[in-house]
Amino acid sequence: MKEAPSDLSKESIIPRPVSVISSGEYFKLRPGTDVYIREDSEELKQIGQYLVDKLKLPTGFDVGLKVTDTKPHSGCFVLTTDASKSSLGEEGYEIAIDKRIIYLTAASPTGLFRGIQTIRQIMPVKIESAEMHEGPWVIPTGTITDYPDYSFRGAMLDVSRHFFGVEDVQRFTDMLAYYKMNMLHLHLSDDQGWRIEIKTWPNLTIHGGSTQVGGGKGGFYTQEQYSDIVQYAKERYITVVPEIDMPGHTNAALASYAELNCDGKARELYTGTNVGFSTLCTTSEITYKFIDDVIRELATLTPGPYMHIGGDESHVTKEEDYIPFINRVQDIVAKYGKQVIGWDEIALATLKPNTIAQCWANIKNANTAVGQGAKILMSPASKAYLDMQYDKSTKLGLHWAGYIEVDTGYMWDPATIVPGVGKNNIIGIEAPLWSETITSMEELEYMVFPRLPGYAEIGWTPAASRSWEEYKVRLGKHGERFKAMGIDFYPSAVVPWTGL
Ligand code: TNX
Repeated sequence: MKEAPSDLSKESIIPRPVSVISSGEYFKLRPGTDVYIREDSEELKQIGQYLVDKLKLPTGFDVGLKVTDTKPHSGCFVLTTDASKSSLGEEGYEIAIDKRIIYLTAASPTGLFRGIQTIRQIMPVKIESAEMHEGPWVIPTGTITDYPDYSFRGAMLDVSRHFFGVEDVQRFTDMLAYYKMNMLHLHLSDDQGWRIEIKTWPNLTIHGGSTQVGGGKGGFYTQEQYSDIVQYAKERYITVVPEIDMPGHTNAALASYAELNCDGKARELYTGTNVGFSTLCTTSEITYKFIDDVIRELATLTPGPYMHIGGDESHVTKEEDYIPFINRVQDIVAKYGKQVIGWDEIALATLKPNTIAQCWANIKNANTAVGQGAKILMSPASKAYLDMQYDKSTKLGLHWAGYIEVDTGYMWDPATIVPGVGKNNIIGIEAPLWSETITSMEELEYMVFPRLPGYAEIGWTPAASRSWEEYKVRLGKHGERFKAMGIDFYPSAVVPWTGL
């Protein structure tokens, strides 16, 4: 065990920071440690308390939160927002560690929160334990300056094919936060289940939420539960992006309300895994009344700027119906003050200037979207899909887009995936987890880890500063951290795990 690490630049921080300079000594956390905040605001108190809570249990120290301008005593953390640090951007931060004190400074509270994740990662692994441990609690001294390359760095969870409850989603949110991701995309509706309560259309969840793939009991979030998820994410500076997939992937809605079908007949609930067989009736007015109600209620519950409208794999919607449908839905979303994201197929329609196309399969669609001035969210299935199997022996997952070993998932650059779609066309990256084969949190973790940290790094660290050979060593050291957090990860043979 390392008694006194003294080279900050050798710490395994993921995503890799912009700059780490070691000063060759070490800081030691002691029983009297406190977290100081310089401003008496609820937000700063919440961030300070988050750090206090992370430290308290594993160290057993009675860590306090102090709102004060006084000189900190030795062994403390000092958290400061400083508007003059605006060059760090909204999410950037600086950490200066000397033998006595750890100073965390950022232009905004978001940056402080991101910086706390770095502090967690340079603390001994046992800081992530749910039990109390003996010290020493030492950190090497030096300075870290850090900010992200892309502004949108996220993951998607499909809660429709298999339902995941509030606590599972919160645990997933904590995983994103640890790697400085800032977007949580929830795929809330699909053929197999409608998962968000809509008060004006109650049967969507009563009937449409009552099952899932394989015929299990499914489930849904009440509006209150959804708000709890949104709030939990917000406290971690993560924006929830809700998705209502349409006009395809709508069997659960079509089973709940007969009038949404062109033939006026309700469909049977569906518990298989086929795609592309369902469509809303795009030529009937009641469909748009339905969408207006759903988007209005969801927009009210969602403080973030985005509303994802799906739009993928609408194989049974005629193109001449699909295009006016997407155009009209974009207007509805705009009416409720939100910005549209849709899967790349929406590029067939006339995109609004601020609409974002999520590139998952069709390169031509990405070019068409960019040709209309739209921005691209990069989620190429063959690189970024968390439901793709690692290799032929993986029991969970699918492989229609190929196998994605941990190195394959890491070694790509969003700005060179689609010829003609460069960095200035791209807002960021997202790694989706589709859940046709994923039934529990253990299974989720096995597919998500250890790939998620790689996607977080692709979004945060410039391509020129990344290499698999260097990254795999840092990732190998995170295995112990996954273990301390109780994460069931895939112990890939391409990663040099240490301490397991
Ligand atoms: C394609 S990706 C889909 C999903 C499936 C996924 C399985 C996308 C926009 N549509 O409906 O769940 O493949 O990998």
